[in-house]
Amino acid sequence: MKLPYSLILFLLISSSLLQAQRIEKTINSGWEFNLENEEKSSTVNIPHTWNAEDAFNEGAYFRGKGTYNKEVFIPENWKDKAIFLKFEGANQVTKAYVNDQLVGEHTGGYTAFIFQLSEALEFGKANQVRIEVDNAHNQDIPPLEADFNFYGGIYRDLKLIVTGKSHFKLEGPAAGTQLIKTPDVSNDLAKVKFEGNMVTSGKELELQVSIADPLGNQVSEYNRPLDSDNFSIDFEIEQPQLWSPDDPNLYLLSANLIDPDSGEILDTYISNFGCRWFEADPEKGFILNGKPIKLIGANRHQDFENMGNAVPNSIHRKDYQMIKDMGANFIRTAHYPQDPDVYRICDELGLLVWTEVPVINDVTDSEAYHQNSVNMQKEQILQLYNHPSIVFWGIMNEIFIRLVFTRDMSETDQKAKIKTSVELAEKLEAANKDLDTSRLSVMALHENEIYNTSGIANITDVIGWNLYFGWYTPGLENLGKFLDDQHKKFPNRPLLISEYGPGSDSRIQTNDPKPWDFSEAYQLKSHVSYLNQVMERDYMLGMAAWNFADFGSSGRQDSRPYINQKGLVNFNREPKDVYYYYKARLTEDDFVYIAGKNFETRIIDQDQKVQVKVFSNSEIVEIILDDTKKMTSPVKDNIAEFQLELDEGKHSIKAVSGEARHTRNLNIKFRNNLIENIQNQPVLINVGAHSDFVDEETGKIWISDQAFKNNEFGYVGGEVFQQNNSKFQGTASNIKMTTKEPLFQTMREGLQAYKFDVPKGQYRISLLMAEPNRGASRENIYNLESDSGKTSEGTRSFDILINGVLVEKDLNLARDYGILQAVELDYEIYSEGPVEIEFRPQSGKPALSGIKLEKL
Ligand code: GCB
Repeated sequence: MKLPYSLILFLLISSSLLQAQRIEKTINSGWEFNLENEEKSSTVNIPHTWNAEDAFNEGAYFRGKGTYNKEVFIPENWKDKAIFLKFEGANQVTKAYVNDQLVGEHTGGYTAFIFQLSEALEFGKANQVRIEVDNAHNQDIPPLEADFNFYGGIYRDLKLIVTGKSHFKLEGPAAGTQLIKTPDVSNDLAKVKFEGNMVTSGKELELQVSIADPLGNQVSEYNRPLDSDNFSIDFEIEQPQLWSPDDPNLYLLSANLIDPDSGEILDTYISNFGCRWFEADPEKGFILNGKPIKLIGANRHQDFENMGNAVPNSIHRKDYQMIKDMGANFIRTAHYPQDPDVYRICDELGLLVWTEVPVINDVTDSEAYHQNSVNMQKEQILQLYNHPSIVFWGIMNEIFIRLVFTRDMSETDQKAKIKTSVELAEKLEAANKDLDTSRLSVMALHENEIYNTSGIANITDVIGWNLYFGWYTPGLENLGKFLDDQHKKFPNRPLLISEYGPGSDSRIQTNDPKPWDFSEAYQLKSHVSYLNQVMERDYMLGMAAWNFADFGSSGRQDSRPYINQKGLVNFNREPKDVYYYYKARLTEDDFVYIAGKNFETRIIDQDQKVQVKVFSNSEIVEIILDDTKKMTSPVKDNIAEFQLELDEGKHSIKAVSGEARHTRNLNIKFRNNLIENIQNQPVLINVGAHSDFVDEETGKIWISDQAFKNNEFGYVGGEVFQQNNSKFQGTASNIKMTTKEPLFQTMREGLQAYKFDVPKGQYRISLLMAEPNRGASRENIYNLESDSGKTSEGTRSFDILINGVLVEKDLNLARDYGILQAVELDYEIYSEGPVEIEFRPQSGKPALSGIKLEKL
């Protein structure tokens, strides 16, 4: 019996029995987990990674096999269903078994995949599910190497999907996505094409599709017998409500596969889509729905403090909400496709997206590597196709960086490397255009002409440059020159900045920022300069800061080891100053923020003014000092700067701009009074540094160093230590046995003495030292420096005398403690007057990282 469509519709609405039959549920909880070579198993929940801890310890993190086991009960009445296991992502090779029968295998850590289980299942019983995941290095699988961790495990949701025997196709590279194309969109009309695939048993079936507008009103419907397993249906939407960052309007398509005899819904497919059009113009920049829009935003990695990459969807949402709140309209999901929820969230929030495959740094010249890369791109495009937020498909990141930084590579090998990389880029570009002509293709390059000379930069529609002027290469102001030069040489090439930004550490504060000091102030200075230089250039499509958040990178030895600190927010998403700067620069509602959350205690010279920066989106900012004194300052580049004359003690500053208010308390201390107050508080000095170091555990501040002054304190002789060939202020190495790495990384070398003009009394003197031999385990190309720091192992040796008394004879830090090891030596003395700590070289130069003087 065939039911008329109207009756089917009526039945759909009126009968719950006939409601959608697809079940999609997570099976995340309670897996028994075993790591290869480990006896003991543990119970874990998915999302899960086995590298959340060891990626942040010394040495390599574990890369190998982990096995997940669980009994899954399958009810008897699912016998006439099709049953699937859906992985949203597992890193990086996955094999799944049901009752010891292999049900599927997948390569690649960042895209979804679905295995059909029905054949292997027993109904009305518990079924044994075993999943093996392997993140071992594999020359044939991207990424080969990169500046982030390849955490292993089932780190995204794992789902069970149950459909009728006939269903929308779930297996294959699209992992269930049926394509909704919008080939032609204008203000008047959007042409929509719904293209999908079915798996059917030969029986005649009906397909019912409806489209609802952003308010939920049905605007289009379709009801037809299904004449083939592959269908393509055209719709038209008049006066479409366009999707844009300001108005992220989403349409909803729902499709039901119906058994016309029973009226039963066998399967349902539901997806959002949006109507918009865009282009990248090499002169005018990015144009969305006919209007120019400067793309401004950030890159984002998917990991989080203490979790590795196994983060719940709620954290993904929080991240993108923070990015949106900062006023961004653009995001690059570097360096790989992220959780499917991420793109849903970007659709909803209105963020334009560049998403890419993890083909990074290097290419293996093998058929398998090329094929795996192309498969990843196919999966990415087919799975994420319906998201209106996505405008760029990225194919590669800095693909020649390994080549450029490998010394002694023969010319023949270089040529072969270039050839295989260009060939792969061409294959990836072919996949882009084969699967999706509506998006722009893009690749990200590092600052080197090899991308132009090799021709690889001509392959994609758009070019993104990762530019670190003022960091890896000198001079913030060189950015504009570089861009203008590229634009002139390649006038038809639309340009973006795909990465920029220095590292920063909330513990390091100064008003005198310098490259590689990891201060928040230098980070701010650099971002302001980049924003200005890009905003001035209409031809620039836009820019994405590196990175939204600090992220794990086990090879890094910055001021916090194993973490890339270029985030606008910390690894735990605590904002740094610069995050609020973007908010002032990019948002329109009244906003004001007094910088320096971690710089509230200022220890300054008495005649020095206190510099306060206020971020705002108005033209003028008023502050009220200590509830009484009003002052105003004009706003330039969204910053109002105040130089305040403040007495010692506590002060409050309230900033006002329009409706917005922000208050910050300052605590002012004078350096020249520190000795006078030594009875009440010790003096702590960050020797060899121009910045203050805030100890997070105690709140104590190790102040910037100074030459000795009468009635005060300071060093005598020596110079600031600078690692050979390093740009880092101090040594770019992890210092062991401390969490206060920056204190030990900067130091003064060759000093003769450190003096304190104190009155007589009992004192405790703490000397902080570390042998700074670089000794990095491997060359880190992201520090772009040569590894020639093997200078002084075992050769530096000196005596220490306190008030003339020899307290250390032949102190050799390398020999006695090992290199890069935090050493603290405390001495209690009675002094008749000023304290002088004398350093006498035996061989090499004495070195001191920090000093603390406490009156007992
Ligand atoms: C880059 C890379 C990115 C790194 C970044 C850095 O150019 O594309 O993966 O993390 O530089 O911080 O060095």
